[in-house]
Amino acid sequence: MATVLNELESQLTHLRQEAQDAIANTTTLEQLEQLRIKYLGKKGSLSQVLGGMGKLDASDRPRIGALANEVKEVLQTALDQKRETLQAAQIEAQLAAEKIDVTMPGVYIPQGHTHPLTSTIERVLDIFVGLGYTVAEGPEMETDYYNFEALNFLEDHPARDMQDTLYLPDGNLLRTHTSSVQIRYMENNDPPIRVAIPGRCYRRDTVDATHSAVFHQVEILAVDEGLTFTDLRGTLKVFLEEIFGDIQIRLRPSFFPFTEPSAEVDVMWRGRWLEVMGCGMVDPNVLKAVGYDPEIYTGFAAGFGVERFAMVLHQMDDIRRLYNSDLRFLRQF
Ligand code: 2U9
Repeated sequence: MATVLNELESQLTHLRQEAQDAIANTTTLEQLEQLRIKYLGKKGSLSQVLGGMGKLDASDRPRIGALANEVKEVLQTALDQKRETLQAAQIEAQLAAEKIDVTMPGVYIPQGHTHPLTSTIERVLDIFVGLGYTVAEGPEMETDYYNFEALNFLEDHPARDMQDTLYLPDGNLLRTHTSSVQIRYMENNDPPIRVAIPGRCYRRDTVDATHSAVFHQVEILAVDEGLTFTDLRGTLKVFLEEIFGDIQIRLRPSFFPFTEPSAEVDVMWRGRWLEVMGCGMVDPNVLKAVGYDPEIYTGFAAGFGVERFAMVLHQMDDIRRLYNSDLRFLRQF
């Protein structure tokens, strides 16, 4: 029986040595778990060796039992220690992989910005809103009535010519100014009114450096009891000083079908007089057309081209630059 005892003892010591070596050489937690199953699992090597205990003398069993327990404890301890080491290494590796270097240069995200025409319109409207004006908009396709007739254009006014206005096949037209919106606004609102109207307009123009078939206007209109030409001039002076700084302005007599009297407005800009807008007192015929009594109410109005404003403010030489979406140009603003 001594041979069985020796055999089992040698198997156990051999098993311990083999398992310790294998555990020491393990590099992953998965491999380690495989080793635990292989050596200490229910059907593992240790269980198999102990299966041979039946052939032992009863007197030898405690000795083998004690040795088996010792082997089991030694291996369990080795497994536990190795697991801790591998887990610590895994956390180290994860921390290293997830480390963020805050000194690295950032990723460039291209950012767009407002088009110079839009920012000019926004600046202008801000000023008039600050003066108590309401912003209104209206359709770009109009009828002859709103674009011309209600605005006191005579039947044979040259602006109505096919050469100047873009007519649509159905007899409507593309508005040549935003003044049509003021007519609509007055039809729907009783005086007193103060309204600022931005919008796209169309003219059948030959396109060159200073003319575009599509352009933008902002117009203002105020109607109240007792409004005078002085109120008009004061309003424009405040507005133009907001835009151009502390400047001189000058009004020259002019003519528009919808205002009487009418004037062109110049500002002293970089040493010379520069025409920037038109204005006037609303013609009584226009007030009548919308059902306002011209014996009670007077009004003033003014209008200007946004492109021209933007060109003066940003020293541009060609209106077409505002429309051909050349980013090298647009990125300057
Ligand atoms: C109503 C009554 C009056 C708006 C006005 C102008 C003078 C004017 C031009 C400037 C350059 C158009 O873009 S431009 O070509 N506009 O000079 N506009 S008074 O007068 C109105 C508008 C609506 C009901």
